[in-house]
Amino acid sequence: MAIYKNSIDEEKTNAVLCAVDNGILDIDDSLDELERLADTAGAVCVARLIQPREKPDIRTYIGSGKVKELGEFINAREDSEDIISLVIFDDELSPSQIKNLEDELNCRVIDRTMLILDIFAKRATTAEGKLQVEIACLRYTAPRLIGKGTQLSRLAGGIGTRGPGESKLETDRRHLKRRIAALEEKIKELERSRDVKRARRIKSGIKTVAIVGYTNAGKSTLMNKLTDAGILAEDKLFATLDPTTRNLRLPNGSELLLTDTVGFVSRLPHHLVKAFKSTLEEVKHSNAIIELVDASEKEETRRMKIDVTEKLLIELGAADKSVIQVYNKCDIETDADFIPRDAVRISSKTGKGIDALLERLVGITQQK
Ligand SMILES: Nc1nc2c(ncn2[C@@H]2O[C@H](COP(=O)(O)OP(=O)(O)OP(=O)(O)O)[C@@H](O)[C@H]2O)c(=O)[nH]1
Ligand SMILES: [Mg+2]
Repeated sequence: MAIYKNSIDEEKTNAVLCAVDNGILDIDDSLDELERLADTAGAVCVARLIQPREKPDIRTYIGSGKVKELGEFINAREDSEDIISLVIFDDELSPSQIKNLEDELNCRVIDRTMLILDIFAKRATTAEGKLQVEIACLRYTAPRLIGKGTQLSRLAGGIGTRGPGESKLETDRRHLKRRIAALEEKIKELERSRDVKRARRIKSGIKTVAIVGYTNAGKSTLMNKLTDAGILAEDKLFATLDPTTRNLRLPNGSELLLTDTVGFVSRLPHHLVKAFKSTLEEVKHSNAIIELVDASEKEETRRMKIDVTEKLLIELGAADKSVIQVYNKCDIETDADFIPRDAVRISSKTGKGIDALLERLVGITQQK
């Protein structure tokens, strides 16, 4: 077990990160990202546990020996100030794996998907965003909490919610189904009003461009730079959940509509992609896409993030759009040799390269 941090942050939950290394993923990179996600959710990572295994253990994911080791590590800190109250797994766990691990570790256990859903639950601000996250939580997190004494109605309340007892199991299940159906109905209504708005926009002939890319690439910063949209941009994952659309006047006097969207992440939970399909429809219906890449990262990381973004675009049915690839953060770019020739290089922070981007956008407005 690698203990690499000892800081005590009273407002935060101390957590251990766990992963199985089957040699396919770069496990350190993956855990770095998990740590950033945990930080965004309000947890401090105290240690990492990596178990080399070809396949995860069906019962406990990491195997009984490792569970014992982890349990001892957690117990040893029980009376100290930096008590560990959360274990986060870098994968999706089954409800029974979570139950077995919690029983043996005597500590709350969540998986990567629950962590991402938790961040989304805390960050959603619009009615639609909240509905979408709640549906995804009900579908994914709820079955993992049922029977663990957790109150479902408080599901969206963060990484540390506790509630009434086990006897509610069946009523909870029925309640779940009804709740999901009701939420889906509400989402449909919102979709209809979105469709009406979109139809109006198409009729007006004004072109739309969506900014997409991996979380933290700088999409909102670029949007703000171009349109003074005043969107929250910060060095956290998933700063933006709800799409914002603004009018952008180009140097030649023409106009287009620019949409800032939720960021992508590797292994984005399927339930979230499904839940967010309707807001991501904006991407599908746009005339062009600005695919934003963080140029300050090493080529290998950039490549991985571009792959994730492009795969999600295919999943969203937006693979056939014209794409302007834009490398952002060029004020601190690394591995410049690998940046494709036809990509636009900008810094949303300093404004460098923005004129060239505007020229490319003028080209979009002139397309048939
Ligand atoms: N140095 C530098 N930092 C930048 C630049 N653009 C954005 N950032 C920083 O990158 C971080 C993420 O920016 P956001 O605009 O929130 O990124 P985003 O893509 O909207 O992220 P999500 O909404 O989480 O998907 C912030 O700390 C920004 O200040 C840039 O051109 N240069
Ligand atoms: Mg953003």
